[in-house]
Amino acid sequence: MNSLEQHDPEILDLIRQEEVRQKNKVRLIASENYVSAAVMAATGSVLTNKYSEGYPGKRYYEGQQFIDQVENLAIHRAKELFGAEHVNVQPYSGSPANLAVYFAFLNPGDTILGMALPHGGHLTHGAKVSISGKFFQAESYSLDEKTGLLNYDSIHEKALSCRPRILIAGHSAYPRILDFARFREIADACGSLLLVDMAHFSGLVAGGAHPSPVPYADVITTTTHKSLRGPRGAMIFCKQEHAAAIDKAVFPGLQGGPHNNTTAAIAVALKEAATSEFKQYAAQIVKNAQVLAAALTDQGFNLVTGGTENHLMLIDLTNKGVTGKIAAKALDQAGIVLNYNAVPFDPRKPFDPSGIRLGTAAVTSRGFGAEEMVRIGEWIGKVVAAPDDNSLQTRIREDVATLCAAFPAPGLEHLH
Ligand code: DSN
Repeated sequence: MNSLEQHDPEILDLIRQEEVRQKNKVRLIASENYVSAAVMAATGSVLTNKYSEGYPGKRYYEGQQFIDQVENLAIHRAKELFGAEHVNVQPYSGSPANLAVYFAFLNPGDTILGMALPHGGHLTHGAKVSISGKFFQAESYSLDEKTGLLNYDSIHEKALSCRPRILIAGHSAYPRILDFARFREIADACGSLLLVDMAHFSGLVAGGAHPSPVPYADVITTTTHKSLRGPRGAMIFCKQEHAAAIDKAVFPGLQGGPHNNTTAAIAVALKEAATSEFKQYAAQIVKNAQVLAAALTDQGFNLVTGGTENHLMLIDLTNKGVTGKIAAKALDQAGIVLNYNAVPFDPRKPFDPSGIRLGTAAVTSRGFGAEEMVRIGEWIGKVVAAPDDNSLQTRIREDVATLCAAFPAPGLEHLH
């Protein structure tokens, strides 16, 4: 950071302020985390200077003596950790990874079937506003209105009627474990390829806290920066028979040169994720989510599906008489950061929906356990009960900062 001090104090100042924000706040955004100082160091390395279009051993630029080794290490570690036949570590992020899969197997107008966006699916699973919904015939399945759970019989029925070329399993806001065997059965019955987007829970899979989709899926995409705790990037896993199609779709189909600094940081994160500490971490994420879910339920919060089996919770605030946006903004003022979120069958608009989404990956990285989850649950209850009470928010923000000071966050130890 010394060079930034000399060359661009304005940007340095903003980075410093963001560091303090991340240090002092309880970060519950379900897709965020704290990377280690080692992952950060690889991300900020000279590897960002190098072009390397192509793949190890087959590049369009010279000077790949070390870059090839970096990418091969990332590939080797990813295959070992997830037990996959093939992996591509070059996608810039989750959306390009999903697009690459579509580019590998679909023609414009072909049918895909994924979870509806307002029910917890992702934009790239066929939402009408996304390229995935504009270029393809995008069909969606919904959650059961009574239980908030996936209804596999109705997905099966829908798949039989629309015969998707690709059936997508995966989500951004579904608090339950997915039944990959059942998805496989449905895909087979309809002659579909099964794509699992495990972006949210890949860290849980790596740490053994969520079943692995590898035995069931034809293709799996994941970002690397959520529960997996790596840099912002993505990977695509597939069976060997699809390897050439996937690699061709990523480069030259969709992307140019891979971001080698990110590839190196992915390799570092994968090494970390293969440790016994990471196994404990993954298990603790789920335990913390369950304790927080119970603390919130005890205060009368209405959790979609009644609880959680993974790292996230979705709360319908209708019974509290507060919208998701008002609650999220009040909580942010109180030092608790999360996002407002649509709930299944939400009568409200996505920009001011009925719910909030919470996740425990980041707070678990800083060492929070059950006791801290209970305190966070109580704070959330108080703030949501009085979203206009600014002095309450100030008091809780101070308590939050005191709690955070006792739990140094990875990568931010220098501030403690
Ligand atoms: N935007 C991410 C999330 O918050 O879930 C998904 O890509």
